[in-house]
Amino acid sequence: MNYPDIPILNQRFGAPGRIAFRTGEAGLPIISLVNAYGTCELSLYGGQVLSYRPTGHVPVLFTSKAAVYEPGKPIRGGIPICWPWFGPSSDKAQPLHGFARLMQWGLQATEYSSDVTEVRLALSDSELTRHFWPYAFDLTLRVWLDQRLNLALTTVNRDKRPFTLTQAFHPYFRVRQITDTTVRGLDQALYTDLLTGQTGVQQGALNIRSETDRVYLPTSPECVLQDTGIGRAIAVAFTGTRRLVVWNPWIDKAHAMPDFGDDEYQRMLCIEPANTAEDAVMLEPGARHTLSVALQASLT
Ligand code: TA6
Repeated sequence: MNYPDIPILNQRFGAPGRIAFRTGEAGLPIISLVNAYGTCELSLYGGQVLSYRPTGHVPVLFTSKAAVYEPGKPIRGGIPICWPWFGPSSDKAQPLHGFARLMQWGLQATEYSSDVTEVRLALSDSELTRHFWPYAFDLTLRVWLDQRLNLALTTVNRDKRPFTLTQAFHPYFRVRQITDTTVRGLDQALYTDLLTGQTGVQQGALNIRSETDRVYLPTSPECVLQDTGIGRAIAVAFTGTRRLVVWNPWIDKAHAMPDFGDDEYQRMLCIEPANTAEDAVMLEPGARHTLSVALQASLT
């Protein structure tokens, strides 16, 4: 894969001390956003936030030490973009969670002010994307850093036919120890356990003590990851969907994933605003939809 020229990107889109481009793992072009509130790095490959560190905090996101950075493979960690389908495709030959995280995204714009540093990436249909999904589209990812880390994924149907998409932000949150971690704000939320197919109602805070893969219907569009190990809370607020997936692979699945350390299940938890099949988005030609998520860390 031929990557854009880093010096040219810095010349055209960089801003000293605020926005910079560098060559990362395996030659991937990396964008860093900086301001008084923190730092964030994204990969143009996959349009994927790889790290986020608010000022005065330890990193908020987890990336596996065994992650691979190879074209055509997903990067295990940060905030993968699952689009235009979430989960496995009906066609088993298709990649899990769609193809957007396997594509080289284009740089649309960068901006900054005293309080905000922003980058906008774009992905449109191409011969390659049409190999996976036969529709014309424009996809824009807007990432801006202020007191929070904010992401907004906007899909525009550029086709002559309607299409239906499922999608998600799939953030891997870093935790000190999964057994010292709870998710608050899901109390009384209906959920479907994807491991058993059973449904239930969340009673109080969610503790993770085994493999967990649940789709929640929260009563409000936010939840809080409470990490008593670090002494921190991460508020997760979202729009554009009513569903939230919570996932931890636990021991067996961790052993089964080659790009994930056997014990790394102890140091991560995924909380994913998702348009799952129950909340799929049907777009008429010319219509658009935005899925957004905002992360805010606070010491506790
Ligand atoms: O997080 C929900 C989920 O669909 C899980 O069922 C598991 O398959 C996970 O995503 C895999 O995510 P990955 O980043 O490995 O593609």
